[in-house]
Amino acid sequence: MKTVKDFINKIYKKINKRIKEISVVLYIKTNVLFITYVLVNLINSWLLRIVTMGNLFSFKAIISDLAFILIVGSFAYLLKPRKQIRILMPLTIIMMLACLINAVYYENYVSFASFSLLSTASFLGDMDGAVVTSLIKLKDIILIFAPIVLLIVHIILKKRKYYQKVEIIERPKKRFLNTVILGALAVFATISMMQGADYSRLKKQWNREYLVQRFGIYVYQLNDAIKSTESKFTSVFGYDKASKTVREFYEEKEKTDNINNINNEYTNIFEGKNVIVIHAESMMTQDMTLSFNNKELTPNLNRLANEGLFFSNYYSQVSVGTSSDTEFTFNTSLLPASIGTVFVNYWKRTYEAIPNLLKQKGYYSASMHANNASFWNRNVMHETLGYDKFYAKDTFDNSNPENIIGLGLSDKEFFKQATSKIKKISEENEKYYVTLITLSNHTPWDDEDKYGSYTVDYKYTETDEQGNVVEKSLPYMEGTQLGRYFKSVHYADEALGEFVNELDANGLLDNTVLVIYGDHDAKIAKKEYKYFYNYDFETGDTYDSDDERYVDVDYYNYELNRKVPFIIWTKNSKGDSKLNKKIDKVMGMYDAMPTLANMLNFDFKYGLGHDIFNSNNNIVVFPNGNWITDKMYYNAQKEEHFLFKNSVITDDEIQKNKEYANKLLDVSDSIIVYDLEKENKDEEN
Ligand code: GP9
Ligand code: MN
Repeated sequence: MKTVKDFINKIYKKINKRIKEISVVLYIKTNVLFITYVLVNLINSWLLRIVTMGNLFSFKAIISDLAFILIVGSFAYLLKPRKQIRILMPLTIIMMLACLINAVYYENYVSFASFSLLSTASFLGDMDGAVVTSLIKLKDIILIFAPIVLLIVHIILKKRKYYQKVEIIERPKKRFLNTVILGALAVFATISMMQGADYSRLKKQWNREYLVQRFGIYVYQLNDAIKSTESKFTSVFGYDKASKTVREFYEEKEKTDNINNINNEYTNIFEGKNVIVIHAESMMTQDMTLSFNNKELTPNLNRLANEGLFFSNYYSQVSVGTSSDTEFTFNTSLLPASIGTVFVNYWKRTYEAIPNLLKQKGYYSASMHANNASFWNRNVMHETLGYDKFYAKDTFDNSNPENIIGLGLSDKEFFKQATSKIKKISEENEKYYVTLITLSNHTPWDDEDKYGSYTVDYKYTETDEQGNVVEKSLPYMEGTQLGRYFKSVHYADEALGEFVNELDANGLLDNTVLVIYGDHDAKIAKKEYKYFYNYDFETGDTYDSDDERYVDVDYYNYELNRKVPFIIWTKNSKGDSKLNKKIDKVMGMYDAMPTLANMLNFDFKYGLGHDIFNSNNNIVVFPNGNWITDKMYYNAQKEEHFLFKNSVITDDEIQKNKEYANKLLDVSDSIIVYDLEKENKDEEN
């Protein structure tokens, strides 16, 4: 009997000891530093989701964050308690930096950062320091609290001789193992909550916002690091699969689109003509609809649009490569790379690009841009695209500081100097294709004193008590970021107007087609638009959100407003039934090349877009997987859509579009990564 009693007693004591050991209170008491480490990093990731996407709560992201934080932090238990800070602090700083960099990055690119962009760091060096610092907002500064709190807690614990006390009870290996097990459980929970699409999204990594929302910033960044390193080796693996995907896609496309046998009223209409393309930095279609104090914001663009072909529903399809992505998509009709940028990471490739294709038709081609030649790796990539010469900053006279706006030579001076270069080209070549990349309208638009006298305030008159008419004004957009952008836009438009006149005066418009596109939207925050649309001209305040006049700027209004102008104009367009027209069909940057191919009569095989005059049900696929048709906008990040007024669409149609969008992204990336256009060229030769 006694032995049984002893035995039970023994068991009881053992259990009791174990309970005490795993008791939450004891655990917390003896793991203050580690728990602080977990909490501050969890909170930081959560804060990041709030300041970027406004995503308040995501259980799944918290679990993924926890998995990451626990597993990497567990190694601290291999050190003595007072030395654990040596691991936990660097980890916290790294995680804080990941949050901070992404917060700043999101502000500028409405996307999350990628390791593959590290190789583009050289171009960041060219950016005005002000551009970067002006992007760090007060709200982002909160994110640096994590290492600070950890340090404070560590100092307090040290003062209270906490570490000596814990060292007696600490069983490092056990704690290490327990933490790893807990981390593994969180990994298991993450995996078990994953749906089919999540796997492919992690693999493709283009739906960045979704990934951060779903897996948190740490897992996103880890996955990105793996994918970015992988991209350096992928050319070796997966070639056959990529090649098959592309081959099958084009076999099908050739049947349905018949791209090189199009015959419509625009076929060969511009054959043999010179082409001058103007890449208008940050110019948006909305700008063309605005007036301040009865003065149009963009009178010159408006005139050209009214006289030529104006595509009013044209979208840029940029990813993190912004300007360079547009140059790529415009010239090749492919989409930007899903990881990194084509200009920086995939320049050593063969692409069917307009300059390359026109060369075969006897054209001379040149690009001009008054920034450093290496910015966006243009010096190298422009050659790949087929430009015979790139006139960069060093070929322009930048000596007069009066002529510098923002990142470099002002558009007015750039155009002036470019005109004489074009004149020379026209004398030496039978026909030419010239691209001019403007610069003045680049963020941060703070050279206000150089933009001219255009104001974005609200002027009005009032009759005073004596019956005199008094001129008054409210600041309206003056002093706001959007207002500064508008002033810069007006300047850029004025420069464009002067350029067209100069070209004409030099006889350079007589046999020339002018093509103008906005390279991407200005990426100005929603709150600026909310102020703009809700200004009360009676009081100078803004309407409250419950006011019936209040205009909300939600995700969809914002996305739909990112349209950029696309204009094809000749001196004789005005009044011509074919060339003086507004086309409202939805269209993307990747439709430019096929549309111009039909007009200029050059053949191409690759390319994802369509000749807009031969395309019904056109669809614009964005690099993040979103897409738009004439009927709806699909948000792949949230898997929701917005149906346009009076549109009807079946689930089947939506599903088909979704698959098509994924296909295009896949085909484009396969071509880019595996250099598949080269294969085709080699076969031809
Ligand atoms: C830089 C200019 C701007 O040379 O083209 O590039 P972005 O920042 O718009 O990509
Ligand atoms: Mn740009």
